[in-house]
Amino acid sequence: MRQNKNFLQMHSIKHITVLTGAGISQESGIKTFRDQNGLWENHSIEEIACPNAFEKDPELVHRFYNLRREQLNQVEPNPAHIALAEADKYFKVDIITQNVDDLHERAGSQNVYHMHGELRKLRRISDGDVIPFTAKVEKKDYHLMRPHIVWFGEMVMEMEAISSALNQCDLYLCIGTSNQVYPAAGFIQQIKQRGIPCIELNQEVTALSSWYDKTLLGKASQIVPDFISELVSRAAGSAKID
Ligand code: BV8
Repeated sequence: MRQNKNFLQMHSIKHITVLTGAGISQESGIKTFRDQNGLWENHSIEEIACPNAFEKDPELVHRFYNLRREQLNQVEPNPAHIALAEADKYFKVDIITQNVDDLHERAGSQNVYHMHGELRKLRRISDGDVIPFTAKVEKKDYHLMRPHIVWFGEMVMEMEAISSALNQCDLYLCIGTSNQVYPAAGFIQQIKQRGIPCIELNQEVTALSSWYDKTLLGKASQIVPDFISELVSRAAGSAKID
């Protein structure tokens, strides 16, 4: 971690924008997409998380999301989510998440933008109305409601707030994503043009690691709290930066 202190000391950090993916929720017990070959009942995620799949077999797609919604009641935020929520006390923190779980909110983070939607919301197909929803969608509603989720080929959400979070931050963190899904993976290209520090925190190197100033390798529940506490002690001016 030593070299991080030197690396970050040239920058005064007031506003952090964080991109998170399934890896930040993995230690809470939520499966990632591409670690265990990203299959569900022998379907690839791309096969299920798309409008055609819903049109063809709404029951299969509702079953997939019913299961994941139910799982939310058995999981808790882990130290990585909690550390990011703590950081709210010292910095402006914008969290852009690809995840559809609610663990960032339950950890206490204030500014969370779900660019791929939210498990705990449903959308009425007739008028697009979005309603909070935590139960199982019943058969009678399979054709009336859809998960409030962005499927492949659909426009992502919250892009206005996301663009300002990317344009105004002075540190960009990317945590727990394989950087394979766009436009999220491509945010780094926009950030690099601004010349601010960008750090990837992940258990393995990813397709875009070469774009980052630094990749910190490890489990999110360890490396994220360590990194945030280092930033906080620097901000509090108590870190002895050698
Ligand atoms: C759009 C909702 C246009 C579903 C999801 C060809 C090239 C480039 C792009 C494309 C292309 N063909 C099509 C596209 C576009 C497409 C895309 O990017 N496809 C990819 C697969 C090639 N993108 C889209 O379709 C997007 N929309 O482009 O719209 C448009 C424009 C105008 C008008 C109309 C349309 C929509 C994409 C959203 C799809 N929906 N999710 C659901 O969740 O049920 S994507 C899905 O993948 C999830 O959201 C997930 O979050 C996301 C990314 O996955 P990751 O989060 O990165 O998870 P993954 O398992 O891959 O990786 C986890 C990482 O964590 C790993 O690196 C692992 O090592 C690490 N890890 C694991 N455990 C830990 C850990 N690290 C630390 N600690 C640990 N404990």
